[in-house]
Amino acid sequence: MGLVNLRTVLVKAREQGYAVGAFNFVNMEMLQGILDAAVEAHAPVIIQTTEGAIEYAGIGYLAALARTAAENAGIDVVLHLDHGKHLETVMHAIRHGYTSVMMDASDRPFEENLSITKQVVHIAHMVNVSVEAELGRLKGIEDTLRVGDAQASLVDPAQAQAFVRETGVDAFAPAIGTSHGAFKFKGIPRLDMERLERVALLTGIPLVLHGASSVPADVVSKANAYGAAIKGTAGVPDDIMKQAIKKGICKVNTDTDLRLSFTAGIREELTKHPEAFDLRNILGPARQAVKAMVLNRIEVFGSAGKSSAS
Ligand code: TD3
Ligand code: ZN
Repeated sequence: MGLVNLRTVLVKAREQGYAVGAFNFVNMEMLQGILDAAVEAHAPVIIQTTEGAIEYAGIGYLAALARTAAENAGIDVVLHLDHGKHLETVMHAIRHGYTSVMMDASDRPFEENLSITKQVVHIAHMVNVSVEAELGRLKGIEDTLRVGDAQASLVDPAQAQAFVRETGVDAFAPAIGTSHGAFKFKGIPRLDMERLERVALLTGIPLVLHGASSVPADVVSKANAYGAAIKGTAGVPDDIMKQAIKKGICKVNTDTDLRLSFTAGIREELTKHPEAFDLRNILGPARQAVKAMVLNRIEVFGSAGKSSAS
């Protein structure tokens, strides 16, 4: 079974009211942890890399890992470019076998975002690659970029409607109050559900929630117990996540949760076994921690048992 595009997994998710996890990876162990979980749950899965991940690992390595992972998985796997900021990166990803791309020109003026996205959709659809785009801006650490309070904004539903209609994108990411990273809310976590509902109604296509990590307190505590100093964290609570899925979120972007699990796992091993230096003994348990986290997310997203491939 080769890689499939977003449409293959999101159309059914929208119809049936669940969401597909979109998990970021930067190395083999993270990817294996994600795939092991998805295969065990027989859940469709989206694996994605940012431009920063591509810079770090090399697109050839990432694409080859993804292809190998999908080959014998027996589930639907999408390889997606997350936050593609440049047309060149998007083209590069398509040439390397990515089956889906995000053209993220959300930091540019509306008209410019619209015209570049339209261009990408035109090209991508010729080769059966799906396209995601975003309106509004999330704050936090987006890949290697820090977006501050002043630059952040929520999506305008009327603009979203026009944008989706004119570009023909396959999935749309509305900014509704989440942020990237481990520090999402100052007070009580809250998303703009009315805005989400409105966007769902007006666009009629699968929606994507960025900055959707749950940032579980027990994982952060574990990391801190083994030497981390990560304070003041806040993620999207599971009940809010489930509500958002009911209202049209079909793709849930998750990176921070995996980074926290992976590094907490590494810290635990190194602390418990200060004599250890065999990478397999250190990264193996960290890979298991990623798998456990992904299984937990799949449960919340409702995607277990939903893969059509076998
Ligand atoms: O696009 N991403 C993943 C990459 C951004 C940096 O983490 C997300 O929307 C997921 O965000 P998060 O931080 O909640 O996992
Ligand atoms: Zn994002």
